[in-house]
Amino acid sequence: MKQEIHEKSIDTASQAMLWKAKEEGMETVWDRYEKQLPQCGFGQLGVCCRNCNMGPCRIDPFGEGADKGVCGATADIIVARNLLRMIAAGAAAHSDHARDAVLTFKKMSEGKAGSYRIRDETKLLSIALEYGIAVEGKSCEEVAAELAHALLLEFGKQDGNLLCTKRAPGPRLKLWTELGIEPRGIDREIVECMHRTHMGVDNNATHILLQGLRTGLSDGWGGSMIATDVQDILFGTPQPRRSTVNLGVLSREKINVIVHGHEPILSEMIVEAAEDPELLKLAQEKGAIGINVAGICCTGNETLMRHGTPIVGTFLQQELAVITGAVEAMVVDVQCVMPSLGELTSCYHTKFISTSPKADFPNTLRMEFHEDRAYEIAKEIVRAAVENFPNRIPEKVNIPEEKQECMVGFSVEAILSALGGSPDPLIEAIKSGAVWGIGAVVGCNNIKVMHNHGHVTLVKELIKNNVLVVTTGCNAIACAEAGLLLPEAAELAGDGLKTVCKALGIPPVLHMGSCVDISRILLISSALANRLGVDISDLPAAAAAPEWMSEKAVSIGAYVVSSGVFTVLGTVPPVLGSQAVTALLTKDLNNVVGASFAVEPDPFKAADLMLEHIDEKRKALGLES
Ligand code: XCC
Ligand code: SF4
Repeated sequence: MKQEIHEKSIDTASQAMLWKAKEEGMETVWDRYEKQLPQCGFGQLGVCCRNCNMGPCRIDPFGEGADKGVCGATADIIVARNLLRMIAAGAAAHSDHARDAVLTFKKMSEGKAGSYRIRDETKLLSIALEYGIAVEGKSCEEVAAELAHALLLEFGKQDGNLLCTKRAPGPRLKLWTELGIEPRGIDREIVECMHRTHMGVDNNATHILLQGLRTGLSDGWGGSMIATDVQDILFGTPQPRRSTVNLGVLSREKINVIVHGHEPILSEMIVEAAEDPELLKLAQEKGAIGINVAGICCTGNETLMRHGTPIVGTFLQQELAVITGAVEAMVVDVQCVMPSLGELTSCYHTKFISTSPKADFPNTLRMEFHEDRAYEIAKEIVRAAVENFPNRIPEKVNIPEEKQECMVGFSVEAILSALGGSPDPLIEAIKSGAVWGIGAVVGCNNIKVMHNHGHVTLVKELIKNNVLVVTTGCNAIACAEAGLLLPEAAELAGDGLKTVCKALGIPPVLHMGSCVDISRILLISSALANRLGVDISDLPAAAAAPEWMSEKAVSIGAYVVSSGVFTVLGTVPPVLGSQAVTALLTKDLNNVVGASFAVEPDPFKAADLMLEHIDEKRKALGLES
């Protein structure tokens, strides 16, 4: 199955770079995908097990060969175990990121992370109170130290349940307790997943999946939410601002430093270092007119939300950025960084700089990041980029024109303030039907889907039908590239939503942040549910991940559904090898947590499923439908 370039991405800038790659003989993720085809059918169905060395075992999906692994594990057991391991890995990624944020916060409170300070005192104090910390008569640093301690306990808690889940609406929390899926320590849930999936431990698909829900919850209401909270305290809670996206944000005359990955701890410092007079002077000496920091993936979303730093692209554009020939440094931390960048950057002048003590890649320049010397290290990294500018090869540079304006920064705080301080105007708009419902559309790019097609088509369908969309992660970047994150995009919305957006001066698609910031979506949903006196599962709301690929997305799916939100997946998860697990996820979960998954690769049909669900919920609430 050979794809033409125009079939690979809906984005013309990306298409242009794919042409350039072809001319220059560069390999991209699209080429490597083609070489993988056909992909392994056992893997796609989830029926392959490597959990012990009597295997690998695989179940014959046609019922003609083996129907059990060597130990006797059935397809149901194997599929459920594999899924649980995906959830564990995803929750671990988010939560370990959160841990590092808390450890930086702790060091800051002890005066051992000099470059960091408290940027949102109000948030510090209100969260401290939630964790039962008395704040009166204490300095911010003292409160921060106590809060850091309380937050660290959430990871290593040995008895009792997480405190952070207490933010969920009463009925939801009660349901989790009754089901026995109220999460305990964050690390404990992840460890227990690994234990349960070891050979000969948990061998009941339903029982395994319940642990999946609990682990997901420890991510969404735990790790991810803690990451968002602490990052807001340290770097500021996002407020609406404007910026630009797509490959065209790279500069011809400036030094381009790309920050890629997920943790704002480093990128915040890089943004600052890029304004350092000493480095700006050096940049001029090297013949550049300035230093341009731009992002990819969620590190990009973090600096975009807080500083308006431009974004170069989504997950599938990381190689294309290098292919412009205009990137002096690709600076990466953790998650969603393709190891292919090593070989690719070595074909250009681009320095590939890996910074996390946890994550290295082929052919990188290691510049390990440590908080105690944060600013100095950030300066060294930017300096390496500046010094690399003269190595740019003019004949190899081709920066696409495409650059799209966007409005971002819709934290819960910002949304509430746009609404005049309370969720009531939004609730009135939902009641009147002007806003028909809320759609949360999130998640990655996946090479199996035409780049950004799933995201943009689905979101356009939703707003056309008056569904207000909240977005994070790569979906948000895709929407930005398509011009949907502008107040002017209200013209693409149905009449009701258009009127509401115009009255408030907001876009019909609200960028709420990075993937850990899906915690913000949980909180705004809780605020709406509480105000209406219902559970989250009663809201006229639905979620989708049209192009998801990462294990983090599986953990997100687990907590979004466990929180009561119907979720449509645009790429097929590896579960179809078990009818029982498939039925549990797509049907039976409704009777357990009041929500379930659907799988629908066609974005138009996915929108229809979400709209049908929203209609049903409106009817049940006695709203016009
Ligand atoms: Fe997915 Fe999370 Fe990565 Fe983008 S960056 S590819 S996880 S959407 Ni958060
Ligand atoms: Fe095979 Fe069972 Fe070992 Fe898995 S745990 S590899 S199914 S024997």
